[in-house]
Amino acid sequence: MASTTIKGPGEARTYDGAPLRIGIVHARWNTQIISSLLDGTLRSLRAAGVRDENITIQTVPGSYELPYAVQRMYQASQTQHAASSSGPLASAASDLLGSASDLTSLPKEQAQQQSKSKGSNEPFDAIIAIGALIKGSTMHFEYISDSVSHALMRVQMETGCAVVFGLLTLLTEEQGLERAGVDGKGHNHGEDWGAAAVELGVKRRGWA
Ligand code: DLZ
Repeated sequence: MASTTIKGPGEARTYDGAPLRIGIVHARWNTQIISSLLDGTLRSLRAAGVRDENITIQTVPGSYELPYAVQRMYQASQTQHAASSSGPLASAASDLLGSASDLTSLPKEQAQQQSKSKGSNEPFDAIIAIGALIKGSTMHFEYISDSVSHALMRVQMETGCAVVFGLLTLLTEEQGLERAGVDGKGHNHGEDWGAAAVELGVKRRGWA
């Protein structure tokens, strides 16, 4: 049956994510939506060959904290890389980069394995910022949506790390559940974000 919409990311060739190091920072507000988006993101990263030990997941309270966390995570990965694997700077950076997500669907043993095993210590090729802002009755939503969107763009332009925009700006909870593919309704946008991170990560290496 013909598609009823022309919207969507279009066909892309597949990219090999095996060499890449990818960061994910997600807000904890609106957990049900975030959890599903995170699952979708991880699914597509793994499908592209990104190794679990090269995926670092950090959480922040809400979407407002995303730009700062992305910037600090990237800088910590640069510090870790510069100091290679020894010295106090590297271990401070590793502390910031080593924790597994509260929401990640990684089984416990795999999460422990991930934090113990030695992944890449290259700076991140891409960082995916995930949040879900839901409009309320005040101007809060407008201010945060606007400032976070601009700040994420600024972080990417200033650091040179590809930042994937995983911020849903929602008028209703239902919109969020649908865009996160909860209960099989709607498309899980996290899958697109994982694919975008791999494509940008691979291209960034080519452009370096
Ligand atoms: C305070 C707040 C509100 C009301 N709504 C959301 C939301 O829908 N999504 C989200 O990610 N975060 C929300 N927050 C939290 C703010 O983003 C932020 O964490 C706090 O204002 C502390 O800086």
